[in-house]
Amino acid sequence: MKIVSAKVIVTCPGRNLVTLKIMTDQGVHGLGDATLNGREKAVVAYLQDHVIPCLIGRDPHRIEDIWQYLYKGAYWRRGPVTMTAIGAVDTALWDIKGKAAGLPLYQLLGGKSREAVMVYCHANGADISEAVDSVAAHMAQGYRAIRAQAGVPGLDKVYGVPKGGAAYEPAEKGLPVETVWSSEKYLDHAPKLFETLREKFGFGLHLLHDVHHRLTPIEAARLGKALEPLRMFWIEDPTPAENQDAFRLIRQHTVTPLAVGEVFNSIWDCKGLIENQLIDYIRATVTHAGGITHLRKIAALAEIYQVRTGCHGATDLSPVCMGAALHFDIAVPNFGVQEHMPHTAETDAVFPHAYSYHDGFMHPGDAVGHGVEIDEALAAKYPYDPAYLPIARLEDGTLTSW
Ligand code: CS2
Ligand code: MG
Repeated sequence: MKIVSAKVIVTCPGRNLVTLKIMTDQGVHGLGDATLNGREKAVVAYLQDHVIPCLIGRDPHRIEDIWQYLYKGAYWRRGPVTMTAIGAVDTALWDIKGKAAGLPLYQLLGGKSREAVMVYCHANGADISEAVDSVAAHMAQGYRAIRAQAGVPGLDKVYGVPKGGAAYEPAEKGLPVETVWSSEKYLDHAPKLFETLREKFGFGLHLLHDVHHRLTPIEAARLGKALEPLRMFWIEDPTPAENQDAFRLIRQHTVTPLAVGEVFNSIWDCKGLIENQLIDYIRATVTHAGGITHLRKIAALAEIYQVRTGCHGATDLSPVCMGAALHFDIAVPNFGVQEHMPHTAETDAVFPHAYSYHDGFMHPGDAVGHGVEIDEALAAKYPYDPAYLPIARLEDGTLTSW
């Protein structure tokens, strides 16, 4: 079998999504998600100008060799653009291999390690009362694990809370929106949200929270300590993770489980965190961390240290990512949880898929490959619409992590 062509499909059914489609001489094609929120066109160019020309004529079954070629052959290793491009190629090649074998992707990854994949959803509210109602609504949909985010008194916009009850989509049209952040106001408020949720719903529900890189290590330690009686499933991205040692300081002060890694793009971003058991869940996923091939290696390292997976699954990852991730999730031995932000109806129409949700769990389905396709004619009806993620400043104007 030979790769004969490949193309990059950019579509915007509510938000920009980038898909790589690889075609072979035997009529089998594969899809990979190449979406990098706010930097989509950089990945499009990297694929079109520097990757696709090198793929033509290659045997698509040689997944590992192509991965090594694109990683080591680039000379300039790692980084979100490079690894998202490699991730898209890798996912498409695993899709092709599954289709050629007549098997669902999970069967190529060792088969099922569980019957279904526990997922967590996003509940949010402009205030604690609204967030409580949102958690109740998601419990009614069967979710057993729920991420809760709420507005913070004194702050106009905070991460994870949409305006006017719309679905949360952080990227906004035009140049980056500037938001104001106060860790002091947040730290006074966040514990109250989870105290209220535990009082209302008890401890039979997994509660998660995304701090979204906002705190210093000692502030994160303070938050983790304050939340200990509330038995969180995890707090995510408590502090920026470029300095992996920062998590040592948090670990010294709290047993609240820590999750990190949605912005990681290689094993080198998390090797220290995992080997020193500074985290409990690794959030990397197929799109941004080099595809199935590399994510398996991250998960294998994590397994040795009893770190579990918790793949990123926001709506700025396409259904192609969700499909591939669910095949990975149902097979990987040290699975933890899968993020599930349902896509819009328009997005689901552009990306017909075999995966399904039922009563707090998802299943990849048994279609061959990863089970996600793209309706190119429909995709063409939604042209790219430039959008950026926000930036954040402290109240004194200092730029900080959004
Ligand atoms: C978030 C994401 O899902 C999450 O945990 O951190 O919403 C993140 O903000 C976006 O994926 C950024 O594009
Ligand atoms: Mg996050």
